[in-house]
Amino acid sequence: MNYHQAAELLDRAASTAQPVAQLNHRRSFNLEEAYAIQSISIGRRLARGEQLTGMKLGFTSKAKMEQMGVHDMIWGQLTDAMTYQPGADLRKSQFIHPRAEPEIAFRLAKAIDQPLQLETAARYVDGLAVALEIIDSRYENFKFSLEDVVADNCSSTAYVLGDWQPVNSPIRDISIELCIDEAIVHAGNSDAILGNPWESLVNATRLALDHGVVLAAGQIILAGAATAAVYLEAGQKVSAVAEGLGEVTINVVP
Ligand code: OOG
Ligand code: MG
Repeated sequence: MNYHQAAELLDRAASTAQPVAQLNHRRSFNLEEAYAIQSISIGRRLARGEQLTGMKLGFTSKAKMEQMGVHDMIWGQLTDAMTYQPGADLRKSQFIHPRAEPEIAFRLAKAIDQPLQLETAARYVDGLAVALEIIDSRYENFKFSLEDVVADNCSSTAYVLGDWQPVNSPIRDISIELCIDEAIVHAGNSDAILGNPWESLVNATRLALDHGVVLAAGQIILAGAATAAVYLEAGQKVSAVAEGLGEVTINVVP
């Protein structure tokens, strides 16, 4: 199977909501090849008219790495087709086995033209928000190797952003919670994200520059979950809550 066939397989799995066997069960491939497959599958989305809206990092916290059994930071790309409005319905039948996780989002004030430094990264940002990311691995049983999940655009499928808050809002050492029907099911601390969630932005911009991914003003970066993710069931009201940033909710429907 070549890169194009792999990208097509994953793309079709997403659009038909039918899982596929892990790619690395068919043949072994390395991380560079995995990003090549990811890039082709993003290209297929863009060819259908989707627009890039930003980038996400994954496995930036121990909680996520342990849950999924992988140990390296990964990145994927986001498009407008993945955007949901706060309070919207998320139709579970359009996904394979969707899971939700609470995140922090950065909105870029300007295009990224150089690697950011931790001390001055905030100059490139004009808003911070709580976010709910919905991930949906295209692989059977939500099981994958690091290369598999990278090829699958890091399980990206949907995200919802809370209201934008000022850039000087504290996001270090704040609590981040995932709630289902108002009950907290996972709670974490923002510093679980690479020791400081701003590190996530710094890393995302470095990775984008290294790989020729253009990050434009207005685009968003998802920092990666501080807690494990939970499977969604129809009928649930799912919220992400971040101390000082507010909360954002979606409703899962059949
Ligand atoms: C991969 C995506 C990881 C995060 O925030 O760590 C991720 C997965 O868990 O399926 O989005
Ligand atoms: Mg995530």
